[in-house]
Amino acid sequence: MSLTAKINKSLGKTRAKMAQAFQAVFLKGAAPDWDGLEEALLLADVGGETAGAIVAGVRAKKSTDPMAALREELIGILDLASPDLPVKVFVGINGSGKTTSLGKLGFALARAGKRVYVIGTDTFRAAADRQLEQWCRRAQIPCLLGKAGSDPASVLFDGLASAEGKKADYVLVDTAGRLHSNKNLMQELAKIMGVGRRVRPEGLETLLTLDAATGQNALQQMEIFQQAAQPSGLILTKLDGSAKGGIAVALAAKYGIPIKYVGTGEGPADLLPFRAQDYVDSLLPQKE
Ligand SMILES: Nc1nc2c(ncn2[C@@H]2O[C@H](COP(=O)(O)OP(=O)(O)OP(=O)(O)O)[C@@H](O)[C@H]2O)c(=O)[nH]1
Ligand SMILES: [Mg+2]
Repeated sequence: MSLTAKINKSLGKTRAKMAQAFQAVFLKGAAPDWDGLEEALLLADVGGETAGAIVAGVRAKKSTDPMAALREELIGILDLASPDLPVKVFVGINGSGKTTSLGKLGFALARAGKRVYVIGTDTFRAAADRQLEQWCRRAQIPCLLGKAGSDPASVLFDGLASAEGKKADYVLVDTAGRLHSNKNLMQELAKIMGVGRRVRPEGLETLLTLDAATGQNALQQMEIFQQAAQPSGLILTKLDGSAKGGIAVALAAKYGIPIKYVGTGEGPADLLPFRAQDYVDSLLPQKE
C-alpha cells in the first residue's frame, strides 16, 4: 500500500465522522453554513479555539469554492518543518507508543542503509528492555540498555559516548513512560534532556509521542512535556484506531511544532513521515 493510501485508510474513521457534516455545510448552490463548519471541525477534535480561527480564516478568503479554501487553510496550519537531527529522544506518557515508534523508525533507517544505534534509558521496568531488544533484533541494530535501577541520565551519557565511537548516523533514545502529572518523573526527564543537550548541543531532537485517541488531552500532555523536554517534533500514534485525527490540527495551530511521523499500526512499516497535504486530503470528504 502506498503512503498516501495508508494515511487515507488510517483517517477513515475521522473522515467518516465529519463527512455528513461537511456535506451539509457545503451544499452545492447554497451559502456555506459557517456555524456548521465549526461544529464539523469540533467533531474531529480540532478544538474550540482552533476551529473558530479556521472558520474565520476560510471566510476571509472569500472563495467561491469554500472546500478548497478550507483545504488550503488546514494545509497552511499543518505544513511545518524541522530539521532531521541525528540524535532522537522519544518522550511521552505511558503507553503512548515511544518504544514502538522508535523500533519502526530504527527499522526504516536501517533499511535505508543508515548506521543506527539505540539507547534504552528505562531502567525501571524490565519488560521495557525486552521490548526494545526485540525491536533492535528485528531491525538488526545495536542496542545499549541501562542496568536495572541505574540513573537514566548517566545511561544516556555513556550511550552517546559509545554511539560516537561506533560512528552512528542516528542514535535513537527510548525513555520511560511518565505521566505528565508526576512531578518527580518530569524532573527526571528534564535531567535526561539536560545531559543530552550538553553532550549533543546541536544534533538532538526531542520527539513527543501522543496517542491520537486521547483527543484534546493531548494538548495537556504537550503543555507539560514542553516545560520538561521542549519537544521539537511530534509523533501522532495509533491513528489507525482513532476518530480524533483532527487533534493534529489543534496541536499544530496552538504550538507550531511539526508533526513528523504518524503511527498507523503495530508493524515495522506502520510509521509514516507526516505530509500536510496527504493528511488534509484524507481528513476532508473524498472526491468521487
Ligand atoms: N494500532 C496501533 N498500535 C500502536 C501504535 N503505536 C503503538 N501501538 C501499540 O501501543 C502499545 C504501547 O506501545 P509502546 O510502544 O509500548 O508504548 P510506550 O510509550 O513505549 O509505553 P511505555 O514504555 O510503557 O511508556 C503497544 O501494544 C503497541 O503495539 C500505532 O500506531 N497503532
Ligand atoms: Mg516503552
